[in-house]
Formats: sequence, structure tokens, C-alpha cells
Amino acid sequence: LCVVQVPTSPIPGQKTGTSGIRKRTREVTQTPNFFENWFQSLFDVLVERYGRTCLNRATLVVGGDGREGNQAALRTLLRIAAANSLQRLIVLGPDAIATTPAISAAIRAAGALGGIALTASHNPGGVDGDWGVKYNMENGGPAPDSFTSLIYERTLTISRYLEVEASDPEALCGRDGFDGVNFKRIQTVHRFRILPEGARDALQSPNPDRLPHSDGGRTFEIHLVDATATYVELMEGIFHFERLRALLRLPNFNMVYDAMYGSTGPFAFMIFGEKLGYWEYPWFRRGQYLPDFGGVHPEPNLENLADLVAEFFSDEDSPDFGAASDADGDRYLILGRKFVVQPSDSLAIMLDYALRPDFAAYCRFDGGLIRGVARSMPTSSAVDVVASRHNIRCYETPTGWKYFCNLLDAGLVSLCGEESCGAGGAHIREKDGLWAILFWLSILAYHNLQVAPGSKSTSVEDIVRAHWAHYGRNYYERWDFHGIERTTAERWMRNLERSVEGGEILSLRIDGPQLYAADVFHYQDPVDGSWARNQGVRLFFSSDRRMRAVLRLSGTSSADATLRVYLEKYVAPNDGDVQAVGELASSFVADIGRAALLYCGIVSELGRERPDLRA
Ligand code: VG1
Ligand code: CO
Repeated sequence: LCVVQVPTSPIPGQKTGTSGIRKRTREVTQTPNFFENWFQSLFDVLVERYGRTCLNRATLVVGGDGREGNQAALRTLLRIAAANSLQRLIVLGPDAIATTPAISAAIRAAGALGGIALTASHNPGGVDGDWGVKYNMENGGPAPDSFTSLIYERTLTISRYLEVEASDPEALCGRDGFDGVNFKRIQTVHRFRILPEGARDALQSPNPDRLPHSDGGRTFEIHLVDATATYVELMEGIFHFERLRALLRLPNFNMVYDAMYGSTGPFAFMIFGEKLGYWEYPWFRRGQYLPDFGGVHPEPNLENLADLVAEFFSDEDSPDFGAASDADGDRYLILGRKFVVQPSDSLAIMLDYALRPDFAAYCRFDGGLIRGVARSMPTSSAVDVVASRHNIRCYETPTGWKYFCNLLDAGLVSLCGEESCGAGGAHIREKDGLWAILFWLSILAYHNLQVAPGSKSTSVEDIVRAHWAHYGRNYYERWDFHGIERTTAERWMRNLERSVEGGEILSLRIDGPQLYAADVFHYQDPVDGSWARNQGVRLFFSSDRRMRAVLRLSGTSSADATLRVYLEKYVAPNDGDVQAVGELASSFVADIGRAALLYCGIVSELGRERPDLRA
């Protein structure tokens, strides 16, 4: 294969948000050089950072959630990577299907320089959906802002990209020479000889002796690797699979897993089916990965999982345990019989169990030690309550997993989580849906494997209620407002920040809960000292800050802006209200929500009276 240089020009807006670039699939596939420009910019930044000789010996990993656009992106990546001096590309698969946590695990296991995740995660897929890509560093974690902004700057000045072409297209099967690579066949390695720029012209000249580099060029390798193996092995090292097997064998225990047609299908099949031997119940839903996720929005919330939720809330004998993941497998949702676990509560409960010495026999935690915990700022402070009770440090970071990675690398925390159905430990550097689900199964095993005959088993609901009774409850709800015109939303947010930092918002008089304090959240990373500014506005409706609203603009929407308003009210166990869990969280936080809409001008300036989604 010969390296060739192709002129191109910058494409505006190739900017990384909360978690990679997310764009409309149509925009991506209809913009010439969209993939080429971004991959080339990535490689330019890699060369600048590590040097070309390092890249010559380096491995990158690639995988994705199988969405529309990924196959074309993968083909482009092969041509660009080969031309940009990379030595080895590990394509996880088959078909480059791998969950985001599995990509993180593979980067770490292979000692790779980094990895590329072809995913827009929980965003819808297909030609009318979204496409996305993100880069992860050698620790397996999403690249920090300092790195992604270099890529973005590069996309704004790019004038050429490098790719390879077959020196003799007819003889070498296809224009780019990669037609012989069958992505279904894992455990194969393909090697290519890469000739430098100019070699192609020289080869086609009447006198091929004039080949500029007679050293034979360098080698580029494509390794097709089983995505499930490394990941499943990692899980077996953390959880006690024998005990989980025993739990799933209990006569009255039924579970359902919904993969939402995303990339977790093969992983769940291997873990629950092959490893844990669970075939009893029609447990596996939407397990086949599809490029458009069957037209389903692959975000595991009550709206998108309506059928599954209905099954759990029916009066028939509903299953005992339900779980689902998003398209790229980093999110999870836990259901119990007539019960849904709120993700912020789930994080607090996980910490509580991780701290129990006898739970170590079910789930091994970072050398048996819980060093600290971290949550994203909008996540409820339920986990703070557990942490402070046990004298554990709790860090509060901006939204997005990348902000946890320095804390994990420095050994400051062992458990992290977000209100958006994300949780994870120090085993990788991404949130991990199946890990969280295995964690919950371990909690159930911890309670139910040694139940005396005739006595009642412990359900998901029992576990959550016991937690509330002990620590109190953080009533919580997120309101999302979709489809706000982007410049309007951004202007409104800047004004709100100004009014909060200038203190004007405190002088507004509005019926309902009164505002005690407000601030704009700026975060300084305790490890490298870097700042992430303007990460959301916080309104506190009580002096102890336990009644609050947080407002921020989503960084994962592909076109228009989404406003997220997070509402929280803490009720201590001795307040009596805690036992009134039949009450929906929404009724407890509705007054804060209404007040936030009025204080922040969501009604008057954005013209929105009620949210499009409550989560
Ligand atoms: C959302 C969530 C955030 C999560 C991010 C990526 O971001 O709020 O907690 O880390 O998605 O998750 P935003 O900026 O839209 O609020 V995923 O599963 O889409 O990688
Ligand atoms: Co995701």
C-alpha cells in the first residue's frame, strides 16, 4: 500500500462534548471528508504528543456500538491509521462490536496507546439518528478536555489528510487494499506493507527502479480480536460467579435483561447464559445488535423501556430482577418487582455494600479497600450521606466520566457514579453497565443465598427501602427540556450565570420555596490542577443545601440544545416521610421544580412551562 496525500478543508463543529462528538448521522455521511478530517486531526495530535517513532511502535484499539455509519468510519480509520505510521490496530469484534467498557478494558489489557469508540452512546441510531466518536487515552479513560481541544483546533486548520491506496488496485483487491479483511473472523491478523509517499508514482513510472525508498517500507497490522473475552475475564475476577450462579438457580428467582438492540447483547449472552448458566426464563430481550437499534431510543429510562417496566408492574407474577443497558453498554437500569431503582440511590447503596467487610466475598473491590467515592455534581447527595457516615471522602465533579479518571488513576476513589444511570469502579476508566448489574445481583446473592427455609427472601425493593430507613432519602427527579434553539439556549445560560454570580437572582421574589443561595459550579481537578468552568448553576432552597435545583445544558445533543434541570430534596430517616415511599419523587420535588422554572426565566425567556421528559 502506498501513502498518498489528499487536500481537504476544515469542517466546522467537530467539537467534543460531554462524551465525544455527536452529530446527526445524515450530516456525517453527507459531509465529504467528515471522518477523514477528524481521524487525521487525531493522528496529527498523536504525532505531536508522542512523536512519529512512538506511533511506529504503537497499538490503538477500535470498537463501537454497531450503529449506522460505523462501518464506513472503520474503513476510513484503517486507511488513515495505516498512512499515519501506526503499527497496529486492534479491531474488537466480530464486526467491530464492543461496548464502551469493553473498549476501555481492551486498551488497558493490550497496553495500547489509546482507543477509538465509534458510538453516540444513548443517542438514537440509524440514518435519522445520531453518529458519534470518541478517543480514550492509554489509561482506558475518555480523553481530557486539554486533549480533545487540541483535536478540535486541528480540525479548524486541517488542509490535507494522509491515506493509503493499493499500489496496484486490480492485483491487490480493491482501491484501499483492505477488501480482504473479513471483520467477522476474529483471531486473525492481517499484515500490510506500507510504502512512503511518492512510492506510488514511482511504481507506476516506466522505470520502477527509481522507487524512492528501497527499504521495503514499514508494516501495518490489523488484529481482529474477540471483544468479550478480556471483558468477561475481568468480571470473573471481580465477582464471585459461583455465588451468582447459585442465586440464578434459586427456584423462585427470575431475571430479565434487555440489551435494547445495542452492543451488550453478545456480552450479556456470554455472562448470564454461558458463564452463569441462566437459560431458565425468557430472560434475554432485544439481544441482537442492530444498526438502528430497531428504531428504539437506546437509553434505559422508563419511557424507552415502557414494555419491560409494564411487565414488572403487572399484577401477574412479574420477574424479580430486571436490568437494561444503553447502546454502548456503559449505562444500566435496575428494576425489581413493581419497583425501579433511582440511579443516584443505586450509587449510595453500592457504596454501603462495598463498605461491608462480608460483602468482599461477593465482589472484590480494588484490593478490598474503598479509598473514596465520586459523583457528578447533579447526581443526588445520597452517596454523600453514606460517605460521611463512614468517614469516606466524596468528590463532586462535573458531568461526564472523563472527570473521574484522574481521581481513579491517583487512587483517590474506588467507586464513581452519575445520576444518568452510570456507575463504575477502578477496574476500567468508563462507567460500566454490566458491572453495575452484576454488582446488584451480588447484593441479592449476599442476602438470599443463606435464607432459612420458609423465611422471606430479600427483594430489590427491600434493599432500597432498608437503605432509606437507615440513611434517609434524597427525593430526586431530572426534568429535560428538548429542542431549544442552540444560540437562544446558550445566551439564556450566560445570562443566568451572570445573574447568579452577580447575586441579582437572590433578590427576585417568587411564590413558593425561597432561594437561600446560588452559585455557578467551577471545578478544579485535585490531581492536575486543571479547571473546568461553568459546569452548571446551582440553586439552594434551604440553608443546609439539601434542597436544591441544578441547571445545565446537555453536552451530548447532536443538533438543538437540551436543558436539564435536576431537583433534589433530602428527608432524614427520623422525618417520618421517608417511609411514605409509595409517594412518587415527583410530588416531593415539584415545588422546587416550579420555583426553578420561575427564578431562571425558563417560562418567561424560553417559553417552556413543563419538561419533555422526567427521569
Ligand atoms: C449525559 C449525562 C452524563 C453522561 C453523558 C454520557 O451528558 O448527563 O451524565 O456522562 O451523557 O453518557 P449530558 O451532557 O447530555 O448531560 V453516554 O452513556 O451517552 O456516554
Ligand atoms: Co452510553
